[in-house]
Amino acid sequence: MNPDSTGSLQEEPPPAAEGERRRRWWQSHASRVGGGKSSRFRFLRQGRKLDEEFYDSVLEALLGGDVGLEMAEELVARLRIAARDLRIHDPQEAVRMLEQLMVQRLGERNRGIGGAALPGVIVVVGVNGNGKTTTVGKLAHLLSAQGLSVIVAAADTFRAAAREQLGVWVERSGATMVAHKDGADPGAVVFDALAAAQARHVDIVIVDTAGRLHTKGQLMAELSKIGKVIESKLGRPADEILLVLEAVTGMNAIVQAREFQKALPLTGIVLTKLDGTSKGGMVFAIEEELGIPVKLVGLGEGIEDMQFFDPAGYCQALFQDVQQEDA
Ligand SMILES: Nc1nc2c(ncn2[C@@H]2O[C@H](COP(=O)(O)OP(=O)(O)O)[C@@H](O)[C@H]2O)c(=O)[nH]1
Ligand SMILES: [Mg+2]
Repeated sequence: MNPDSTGSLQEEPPPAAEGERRRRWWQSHASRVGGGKSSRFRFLRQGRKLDEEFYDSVLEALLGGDVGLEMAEELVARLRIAARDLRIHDPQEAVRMLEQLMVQRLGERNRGIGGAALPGVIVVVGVNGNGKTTTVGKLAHLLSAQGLSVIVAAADTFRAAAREQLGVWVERSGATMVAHKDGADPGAVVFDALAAAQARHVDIVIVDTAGRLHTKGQLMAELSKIGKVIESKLGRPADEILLVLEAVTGMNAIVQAREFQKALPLTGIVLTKLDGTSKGGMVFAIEEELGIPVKLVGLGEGIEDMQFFDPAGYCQALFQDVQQEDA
């Protein structure tokens, strides 16, 4: 792959029917609402009564998963009411109810990734090391697997290694990369990527960005500029601006989200490294505080290790971990 040229793009305009199918896929995912998958989990502790000790252990478990005090207390309060109203006396049943309450709470948000028109544009932002480049690679792979054609814009021009790292991922996914030299203007990279996508009828443009926070002002200005380039080139904003957060970050995630929100209107969160932690309850905290849905989760370093966020599966995993710690 020659990262400095867009001339290697071999893509021909898709036949009309195939183009229509791709457009439909992208559009249908714009309104994808998560949840619905049923799940079962076992019990916090076996053979216990629904006493104060039980509710304390539930609260503790929620806090241990970084759900946040306010949300943890709210969930426990809801559980008490549900247990009273439905005459639940069995802890096992109560835990199942808690899971339902949590899934319900998370299931209300639209977690779709998509847009109204092609080329769709996804901008990936976040602090260095959180997993942006990895996420871009995984996303390119996921979308390519759906039959969509993908251009990745290497707009982290600050770190020399970033482009090479991205190139490896992109090549594996079958997508194409548009890149400039080190230190180039990220806005110009995005402009070229969009121009290439338009010229070649490529479906999706994914933008990898820099994440150095020690020059925060400059970084944020750069991101704002990327937003403006997209608007002026396409006449509409990016479809998705995804903030990548590490699951282990805990409550500092909210601070990070607020910073990036100032530069670009975030449409979703990608929670990475969920494979390495039993935390991640901050999904609740982030969504409550900022109203931004978690849309994707990273579950490892491999190209396939990313999934659309599924509230039911997520709650199940959260409780399985709680259980293991309890055992
Ligand atoms: N275990 C695990 N590691 C991840 C995940 N996502 C990214 N990483 C690792 O995190 C490190 C930083 O990722 P990178 O994509 O370069 O972050 P960036 O600086 O935000 O672009 C790399 O070593 C990745 O392999 C994930 O979901 N799980
Ligand atoms: Mg990177």
